[in-house]
Amino acid sequence: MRTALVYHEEMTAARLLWDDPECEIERPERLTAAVERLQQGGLEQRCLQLAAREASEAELGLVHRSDPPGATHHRGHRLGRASTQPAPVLKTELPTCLSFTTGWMGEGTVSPEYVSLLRGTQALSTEELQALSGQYDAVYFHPSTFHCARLAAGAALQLVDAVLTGTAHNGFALVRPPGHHSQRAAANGFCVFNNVAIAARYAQKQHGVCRILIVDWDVHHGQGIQYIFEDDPSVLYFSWHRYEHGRFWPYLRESDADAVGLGPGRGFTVNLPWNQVGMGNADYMAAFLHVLLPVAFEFDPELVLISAGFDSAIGDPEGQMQATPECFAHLTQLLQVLAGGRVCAVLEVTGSKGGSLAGCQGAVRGGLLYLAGRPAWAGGTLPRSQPCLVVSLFSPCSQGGYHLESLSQCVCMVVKALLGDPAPPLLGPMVPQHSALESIQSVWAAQAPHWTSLWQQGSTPTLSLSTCSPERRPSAVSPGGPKGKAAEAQTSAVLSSLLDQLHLYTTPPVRTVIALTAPAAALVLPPEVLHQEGSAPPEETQAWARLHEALTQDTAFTALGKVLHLLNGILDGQVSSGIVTTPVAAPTLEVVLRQGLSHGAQRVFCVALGQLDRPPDLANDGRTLWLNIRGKEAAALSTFHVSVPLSGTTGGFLSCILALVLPLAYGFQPDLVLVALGPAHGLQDPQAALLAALLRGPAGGRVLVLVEQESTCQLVGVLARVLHGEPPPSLGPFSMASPDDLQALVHLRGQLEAQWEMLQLLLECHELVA
Ligand code: X5A
Ligand code: ZN
Repeated sequence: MRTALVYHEEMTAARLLWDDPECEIERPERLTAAVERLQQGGLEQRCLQLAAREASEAELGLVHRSDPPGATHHRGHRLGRASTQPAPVLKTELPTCLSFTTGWMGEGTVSPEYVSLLRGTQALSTEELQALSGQYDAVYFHPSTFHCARLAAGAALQLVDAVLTGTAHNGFALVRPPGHHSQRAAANGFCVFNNVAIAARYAQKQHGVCRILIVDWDVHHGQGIQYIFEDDPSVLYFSWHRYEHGRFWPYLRESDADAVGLGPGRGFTVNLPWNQVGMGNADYMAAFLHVLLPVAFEFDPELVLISAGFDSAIGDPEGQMQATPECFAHLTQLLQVLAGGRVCAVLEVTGSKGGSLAGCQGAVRGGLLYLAGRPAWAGGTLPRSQPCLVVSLFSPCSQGGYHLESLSQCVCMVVKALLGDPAPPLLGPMVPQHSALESIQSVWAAQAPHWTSLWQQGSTPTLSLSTCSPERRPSAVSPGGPKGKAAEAQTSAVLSSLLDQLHLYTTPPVRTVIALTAPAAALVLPPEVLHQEGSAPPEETQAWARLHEALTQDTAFTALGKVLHLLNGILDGQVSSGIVTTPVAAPTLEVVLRQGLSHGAQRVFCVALGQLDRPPDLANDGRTLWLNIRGKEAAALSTFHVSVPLSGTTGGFLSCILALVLPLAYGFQPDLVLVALGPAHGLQDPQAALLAALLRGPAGGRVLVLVEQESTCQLVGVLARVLHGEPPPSLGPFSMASPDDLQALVHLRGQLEAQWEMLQLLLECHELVA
């Protein structure tokens, strides 16, 4: 994978020159800390490093051009306090990708007043800068702001150029100032030019891309992006944000779930408001699986832009959320299956690392919650040499306690995911909060009329809700509240003793291995995929072969030796993933499963495709979750034995993967995923590839795929490439799921959601509220 990293040191020049508590968190150190972290982790060197260029004024004019008559300078329907601005004119005529022709270089240029105003700031005195800053909400200007902001926008454009010309597959623009609050003619929330919005327009205009997905995972609503594209169906804008029923900045009515876009753009704005703080990994994953991804697959973007703010991560005092850094690697991986992997992340903010003791305390509390929820094996019970645990999140803090470095860790996690490294497993309880489910439900209610994949799955919503009734059940987490010095010291002590038990999750040196029983000349693989020659010792192989007559046969025996060797490599942390071909998938799968369970894996998620039955004498002890995908069969035989039908439609297949397979997998938190493509598996290559790509997530990238020999070389090749981190091929045009497929899904979910909380969707919310 070629990942571009776009940066320029001069973007650190702008800083606050006067006292302003609201703005002081936007500091240059946040950017430099992230860059240093990337250097220390050896990540910067693995990327294609590009020096940011300035965006031209014409490029800025793609978004920041003169308003049409009647439009206002500022926008917004403020909630919870008196509006400080004149009532906004809501609808302005915005172009679609087909009709957009004005404001571009050379084409009858409109006077870019906002850009001129910004150009003028370079010569202003501090007093004048402060006065001008005061005209906007949460903004400060510095003599270097114009230069920095042009570099920030330019960096986003360079990244888009690199990805859309094929110089890079994906990338990250590390920029300052941020962009997503910036509006056509207004700075807002530290943002001067709307870097991501400009990049989207530029991609359309300069590269002929039409459909663009913007994913804004910053903790604030990127209202600027929403306004710019609100009536444009060519840009799908998704944002989740701390909202608290309108009591959080920027206090806008239009940040709620029922703001879905205007005119032809209806349904192309997707807002997911969080009404409580403390949202964590399970909530974020649920939001992606149940809202963003179904819509995104249906939209079928040609390019994905991420407004990558990390104030939505644990440790940020503004956001007060609980998602850990690895979560952002998972979010990135999930987006990489879209748009042929053309993903451009543009930094919004790295989050405000608590510089004060107060920030430290919040971080410690968050850290404790984070550690308390870890699965049993995380403390080092995995008997093999490489316990699978995550990240050195904490570092000694000057006051003797700990504070999080999670915010620059997040940037590293995203870059690693872009590079194709497996994401560390998600720890902590994978149980979405009730309030999160309510928010998700309100988005479903608002968006179901616009997206087949949403209305098909839900009992059709009858009420159009803004966010559901508040505070029905207390949040799982109660953040905030002052803590005494003694308590703080105690917390730190507990934390450090927990830390002593922790190990680093290390990325295995070998990412993907392939072991074939017969040479396959037609197989084209990336050079980094290793062909495994080795086998397990014959005694070990023989011992297992006794289990089934079929395994003693020539090729089957060779394959068994190879698969055992590969499994050992995975359990030892030497290899992340691999593929083995065998003439007899069923008995081989059984051996791999048993060997895995007896040699270090605590939980194994087994996905059997085609005619592969669960071994009848396998212990039903909750250590194996067996999932069959085949034919028309829908049955939950137990909590840990589920059979789902294989759908012939893309819509049905996607619903099955997003609404069932992945929630089960992430909820189970396996440390190994086994995938077996058995006789008559019936999967098309792109379906198998998508499944394999997404199953890299739940077990920290530990995936072993068994392919029955009759399968084509092409299938093996495509599986090897996705396990190695390449994007899966497209499933083809979206087709609606059949009523049978949906019924099966609803039925299974009904049976399983009590035990598997990641499946929950709260579809009864309507009745409760009504
Ligand atoms: C980019 C960003 C936040 C502004 C907060 C103002 N801006 N209270 O995170
Ligand atoms: Zn933010």
